[in-house]
Amino acid sequence: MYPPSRKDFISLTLNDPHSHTYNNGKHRRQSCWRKWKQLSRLQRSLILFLLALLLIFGLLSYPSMTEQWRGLSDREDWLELNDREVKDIPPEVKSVLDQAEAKDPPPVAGPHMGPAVDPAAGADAVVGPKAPNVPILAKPPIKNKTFPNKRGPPSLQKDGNISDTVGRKKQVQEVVQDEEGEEVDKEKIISWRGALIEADQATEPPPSNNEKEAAAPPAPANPADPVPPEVSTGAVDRLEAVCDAFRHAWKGYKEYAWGHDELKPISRSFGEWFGLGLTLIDSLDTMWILGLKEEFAEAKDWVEKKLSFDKNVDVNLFETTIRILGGLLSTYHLTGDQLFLEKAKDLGSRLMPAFKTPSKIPFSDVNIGKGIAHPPRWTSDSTLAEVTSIQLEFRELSRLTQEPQYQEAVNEVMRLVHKLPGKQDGLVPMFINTNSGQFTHKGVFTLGARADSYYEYLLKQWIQGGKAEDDLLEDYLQAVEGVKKHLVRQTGPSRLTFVGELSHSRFNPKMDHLVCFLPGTLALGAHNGLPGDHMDLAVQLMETCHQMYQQMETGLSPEIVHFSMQASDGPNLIVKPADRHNLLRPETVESLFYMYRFTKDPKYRDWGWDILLSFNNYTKVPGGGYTSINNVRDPVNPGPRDKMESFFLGETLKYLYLLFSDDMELLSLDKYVFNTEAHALPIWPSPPK
Ligand code: DMJ
Repeated sequence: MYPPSRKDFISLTLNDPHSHTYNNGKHRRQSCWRKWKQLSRLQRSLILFLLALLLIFGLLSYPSMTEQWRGLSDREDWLELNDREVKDIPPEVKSVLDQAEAKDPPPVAGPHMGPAVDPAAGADAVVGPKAPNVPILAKPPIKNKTFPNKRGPPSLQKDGNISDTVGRKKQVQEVVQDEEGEEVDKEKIISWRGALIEADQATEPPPSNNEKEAAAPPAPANPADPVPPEVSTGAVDRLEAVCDAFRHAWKGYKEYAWGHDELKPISRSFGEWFGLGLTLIDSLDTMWILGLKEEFAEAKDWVEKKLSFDKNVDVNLFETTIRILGGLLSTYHLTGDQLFLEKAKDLGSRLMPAFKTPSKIPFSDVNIGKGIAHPPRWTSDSTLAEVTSIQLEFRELSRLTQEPQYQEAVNEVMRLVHKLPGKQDGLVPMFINTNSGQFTHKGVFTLGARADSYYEYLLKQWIQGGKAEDDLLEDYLQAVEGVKKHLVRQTGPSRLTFVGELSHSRFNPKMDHLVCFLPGTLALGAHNGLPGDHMDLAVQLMETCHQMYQQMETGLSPEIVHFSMQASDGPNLIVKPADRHNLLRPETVESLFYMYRFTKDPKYRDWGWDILLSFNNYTKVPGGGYTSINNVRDPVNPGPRDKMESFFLGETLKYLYLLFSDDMELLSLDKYVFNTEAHALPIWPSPPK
């Protein structure tokens, strides 16, 4: 047996040139391994220890290093992208952007501030530097950390006010930029007077015309624009200023809402309530009184050719009566044109089914096409003011047509209410049931919403009928005493007189702007021989209604005020956040008109003038129309509501015109009585005794 032979030789390996890489690597690995094996155990341990240390260090520092690298890489990408996009802006878009920049108005608050809405893009567009698919500002690298709120950059939300136009442009750009990928939010914002508002107020389809004007920046002041309040003097032709305001309102209505119920001046569209051309009809007699012949002729043409009451539509009995029936009757009296009387007759007969109820207290709603009436879905009650403020119109319709059913129906309502239990010293609850004919919700008394025009129509029916109906006078006199006893109070700080509310014997020092009809009505009563202290109260309440405008930052009254009854140096008026809106209501200017006619005190005209200037400053919309606003306490961002109520043309501007007119025979208060929508109806000759 032989032991295994020992290899006493050195082997040589020759490299194959064609397999160089592979073999060489393998060889290197083999040679490294051999070298490793040749190291002492201590050396090997040291190397292993150092490697382990390196590994641990590497693992610990990995996240921050990767973040830095990622950040660097993102920024490089963004800079690259930004560069590319700026270069890629098509020349025509770039020129629009440049123009917008050049034409931005100066940073001064004024009646025509803020970019207009682009109707071509719908209500949801911000005109100006908008280039939706072309981001033009550098995007912040870590967007979510800087702007956690997806609705927009914090500065935009906090400020609301974007009166600095440079700032505004920048912020609008930020809206576009920061809400990339947030299409819904971006589309909800439109701009007016520097305010950003929700476009969902603008639900109607955008108009297609006048795109150029809409897209243009606000026009420079034109002669029709108001002078600022601080230069309010008698030098300005106030009557002409009212006509200008009317023309401006009408322009918007004509262009964007013609034949529809209401103008939405911000979105340049319209809103429909009954689908009967409400604003157009409510405005007819105002145009006649203001001498706006062309406008009147166009409107008359629409009434003749387009107005039809043969429509399957539910209308509110009260609103349709005071605005449309009243408007047609008044226009008939002013013009003598039979067209308006024929329309009034047609409408009046279609409203009559409302009175077919078990109690003869009319339902609130009637379908004028089907001849079916009904109460609101949630109740069989009607609002007290609504069923007792349709009498002037129906009574006049009977007189003109010699058809007694209209007058009989509304007189029956007054007879029922006259003898109904549940009143407190002449004050009436706010609801009445159409089945039982009884008051409901007893114990709550107000001169504001739901009850206001009941008191107004007691006096005015008495005047209309030649002061012959004693029950009406009795109810009116008793009610004024009830108001004085239960509702009239004075503020603590400076003894301002106001009319509060009563709820189950608890007094609430709250007054709706609607109550500001009362000074005028009290003055009218005093003018017609009622007690002199009615006029004293009228003077005091007129002052309070004036203060409701005067003390607000916009010079416009809120919808509701509360009064402080504590003796202190604090404010008399408190406005709660939910009550800060102004709907372009007429009651204060209505009362100013009566007060001026009966006293000739020029301060009433000056107060009315200030109100007109404030309407022009804070509610006038570039392009046409006036808008109700959300916040009379914020002159920088009044918050347009995108609605022009028909009574702004039917009442507010009409009363302002009559207030400033020196012609006391223009709708003399000894010959006409105004319905609650400012439509003039003749006072009947006194019946023989
Ligand atoms: C008008 O429709 C009438 O004046 C009504 O009597 C009360 N509300 C509005 C105006 O504010």
